[in-house]
Amino acid sequence: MEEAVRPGANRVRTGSDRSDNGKEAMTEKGIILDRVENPSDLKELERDQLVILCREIREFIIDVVSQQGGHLGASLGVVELTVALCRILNLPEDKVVYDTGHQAYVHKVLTGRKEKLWGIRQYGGISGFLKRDESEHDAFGAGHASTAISAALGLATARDMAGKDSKVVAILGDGALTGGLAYEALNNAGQSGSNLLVILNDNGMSIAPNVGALSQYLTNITSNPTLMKLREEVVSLVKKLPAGDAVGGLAKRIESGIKSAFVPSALFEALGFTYFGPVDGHDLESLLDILPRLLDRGGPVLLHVHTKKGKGLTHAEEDDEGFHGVVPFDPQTGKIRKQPAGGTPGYTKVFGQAMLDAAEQFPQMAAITAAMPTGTGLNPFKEKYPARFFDVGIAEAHAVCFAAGLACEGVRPVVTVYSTFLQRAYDQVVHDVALQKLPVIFALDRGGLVGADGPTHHGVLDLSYMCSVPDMVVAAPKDGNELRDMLWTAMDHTAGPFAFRFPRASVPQGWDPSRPPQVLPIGSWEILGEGSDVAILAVGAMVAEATAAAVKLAASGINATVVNARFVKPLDEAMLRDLRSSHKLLVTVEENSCVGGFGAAVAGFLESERSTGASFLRLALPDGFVTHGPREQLLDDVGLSAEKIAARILAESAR
Ligand SMILES: Cc1ncc(C[n+]2csc(CCOP(=O)(O)OP(=O)(O)O)c2C)c(N)n1
Repeated sequence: MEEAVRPGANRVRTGSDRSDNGKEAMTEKGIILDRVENPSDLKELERDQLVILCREIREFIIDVVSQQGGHLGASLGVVELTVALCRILNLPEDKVVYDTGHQAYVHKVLTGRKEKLWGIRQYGGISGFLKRDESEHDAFGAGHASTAISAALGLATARDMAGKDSKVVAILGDGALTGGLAYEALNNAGQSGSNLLVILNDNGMSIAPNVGALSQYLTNITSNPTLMKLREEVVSLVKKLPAGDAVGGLAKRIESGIKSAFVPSALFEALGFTYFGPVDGHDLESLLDILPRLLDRGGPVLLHVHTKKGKGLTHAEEDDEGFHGVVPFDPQTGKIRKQPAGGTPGYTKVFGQAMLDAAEQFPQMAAITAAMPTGTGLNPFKEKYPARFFDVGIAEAHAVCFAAGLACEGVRPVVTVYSTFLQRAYDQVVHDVALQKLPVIFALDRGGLVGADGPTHHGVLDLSYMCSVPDMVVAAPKDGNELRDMLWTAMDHTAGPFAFRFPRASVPQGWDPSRPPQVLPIGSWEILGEGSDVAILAVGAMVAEATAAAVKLAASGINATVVNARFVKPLDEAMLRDLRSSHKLLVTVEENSCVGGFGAAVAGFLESERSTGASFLRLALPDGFVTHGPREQLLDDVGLSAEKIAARILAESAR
């Protein structure tokens, strides 16, 4: 391993360099970085200055992320690659499509957003991912994995249709290559013959260590000493070729002469790509020599680069999973700066513990994750029940269909996935699970607004898309105790699929891990406080907000009944009828789109009953994308904080 930057030894900025509004003072040591505003500035630099620039970018990103938090390891791994591409290509006419976008901090720094990096992921600041409306250099928006090759092929094809000859490059990680979409794109791109460079950034890691046969295949390519020696020789030969010879005789002869020896590249070659690599993705000199030749080669080309996630920060190199995404930390020690105040645990942790306990009681239970064992709280399960734990890679659609197969044979799979990522498996939920009435359980973490990750990651459509699936039970617990109840209830329900969602938040007070879990009657709601004027029907995390809103309403002379509408499908129709006839106003509150979720279901019910009783108010998220920022701030913005809920009910009551 090369020497890592000693954090703080050559600092570019410190927190005290910045004024209160986040705008920092002039840099002290970012000599080269200060001269770079746009990619074209890199063309003015000497090669040795580019090497210094790489170091300064690392220092800057470490400085920013150690103070603000964010995704770190992946960006540190692509510094040389990004610098080389910005230097060689003519951006933004040429296009670089980064997969997922969490590794694009370097790209942001080099494309006019250096100062704005201090506000990354913060309310009003730039996004932590890629957005076309943030910069003309963001060729394609991202946040979810495995889209880069498809998008790049679209850009390349549009270029061909317009008769242009610009370059298009896609960069994706070995983790993203576990997603089926990437293969569909490779298959299509290989056949199209379009000029397209795909760079496979292989660091052996997804968020957790990468999984699957293809990951093993890539490792074999890299760890075979004979092949590596041969490749090193080829790389150095290619570097010595005159630039114009990239498609000419000597290069072609070298390439075809050794092709048969490059057995591991057969997969990509068979898909119609010219494979080149693996090369050291931190060797800037080599990248600067090789990339122009590959870009000029014509047709679909795949460059396999080998990089180290977290490169340049010792702690991040040693703990690449821990430093994938971080909260503010001390770069000297690698320790997080502020320990979270001792409160209740997060829903994810409570869920992980519930899975452990349930596994003991239900031997048929299995857990499935799509590359998120830590993020979904399943690591303790994985440790204790390795034979019942399946990490299928970034492959949500496969995860669901695989679960359906398991369920056919009596296994009780729990597909544990972030709400936003299940969006790509909708057809599997419908066609493979629900249509066959298979008792697959969907545990949807990050249901609702997730905060700093923003619109690509908000889980705000799940109630809508899950409620639209026939025979699906859709639920949301109000707290940690009920989360356990939901898992037991789901295990008890064998007639068909069952989904429950929970937020990215701490569980409310009252969490009692020793309380025995209960099986809840499907479709039953719970009255938490009885009033007579308004009935507030709240789902999941909104129950706490509704309860607080009821207190505020009481101060204004309005008595509210608060209902824990823990089942969104089926509805508690009997209770709904009672509430309608005993209250003047019914209010639904959900952290989900106003289109097709809980409020829509209640409205549909009232309409079907030709209700002439209480008037009705639906509080939900707008039919639009919500920005990034602290969850509490966003909830207030969209009118779902306790204050705003109370105010909106007051206004409605006054009408
Ligand atoms: C569809 C989808 N599922 C899960 C994720 C969560 N996720 C973000 S980055 C990542 C790992 C990506 O690994 P890789 O592509 O190898 O990039 P690296 O971070 O190693 O550079 C995962 C699983 C996601 N963004 N999109």
